[in-house]
Amino acid sequence: MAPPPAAYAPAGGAGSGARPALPARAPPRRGARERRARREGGGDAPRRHRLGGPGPRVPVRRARPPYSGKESPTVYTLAPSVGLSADQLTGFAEDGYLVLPGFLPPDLVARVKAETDRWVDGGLRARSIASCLDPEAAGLPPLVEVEMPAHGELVAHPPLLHIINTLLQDEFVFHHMHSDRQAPDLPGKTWHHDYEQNPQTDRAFGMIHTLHYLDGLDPESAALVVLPGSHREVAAKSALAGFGTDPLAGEVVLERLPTGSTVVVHSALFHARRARATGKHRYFVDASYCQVGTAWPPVKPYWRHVLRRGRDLGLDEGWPELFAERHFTEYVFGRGR
Ligand SMILES: O=C(O)CCC(=O)C(=O)O
Ligand SMILES: [Fe+2]
Repeated sequence: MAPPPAAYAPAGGAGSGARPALPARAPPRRGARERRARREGGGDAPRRHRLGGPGPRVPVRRARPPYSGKESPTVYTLAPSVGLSADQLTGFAEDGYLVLPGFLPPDLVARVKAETDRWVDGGLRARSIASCLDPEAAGLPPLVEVEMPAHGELVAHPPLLHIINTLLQDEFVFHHMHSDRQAPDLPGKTWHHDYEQNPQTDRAFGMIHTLHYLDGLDPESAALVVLPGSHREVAAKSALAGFGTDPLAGEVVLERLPTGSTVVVHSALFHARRARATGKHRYFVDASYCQVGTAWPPVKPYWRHVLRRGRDLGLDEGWPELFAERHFTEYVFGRGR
């Protein structure tokens, strides 16, 4: 009963609307077909690209209550408890992302930006990268993101954690955070997803990335591009890297968002950063969170240190699992890239 492999195809130019065939794992809900058709348009037969190869496909199962036990990863039996509309919930389940324009309080945004400047200009970001690339030589970084007060506040921002709790319908653990002031000439980032699993076998447990665009997004800066529904496929992170950052049929381009906007993505959603010729600085902070119940591969060699600092600073108040080490496997150098 494995669904057919998904086929993705590059869009054949503006408005041509060649569309990828997404896996028919769960029947679209009412209105979804129409919404997707509006987004994609009709069109020529796509050049087909097999995603995920011929390997076995594992139906997505909920591991523990209060899940519905149905096949779809995010069919909830519970009403949303914290202000997400039913449309937002079904949108996230079907499309794998949720846009929260102007979600973050301006004061928090200003403080995170100031910290990001210090992080970048003070060489702290470079030090943290060195500690990932050569852990033995570089040792622990002098500072990690969650130790900066506003970044710590952002990681544990109560409205954000409540939304994650609603979307995952379970307890969750912090996975990692990055902070950057992206330079105007920063290249794009090719199509990829960020779901941590080695090897990629299933989507039984949820992982979420929160992408914070502190200055928002506008056509002068690089765009975030997502491929709705692709989180329901099981594929390698780099399965679509051959397309670079090229337009793909069915993609949604996010290029206009107000200050302090957050895009919440299922980590298995394929996405890309599409650079612009007329780039400008772009403040980008992301943090990810994983549903508990399985062991997640860490991405930084000093992951235990980060979790310990989160606990020391009391960022897990009210969220006892947020920095618990037991939800991780050991770090393996170079794995999962
Ligand atoms: O820069 C962006 O908007 C997205 C970057 C991204 O996808 C990543 O760092 O994994
Ligand atoms: Fe990414």
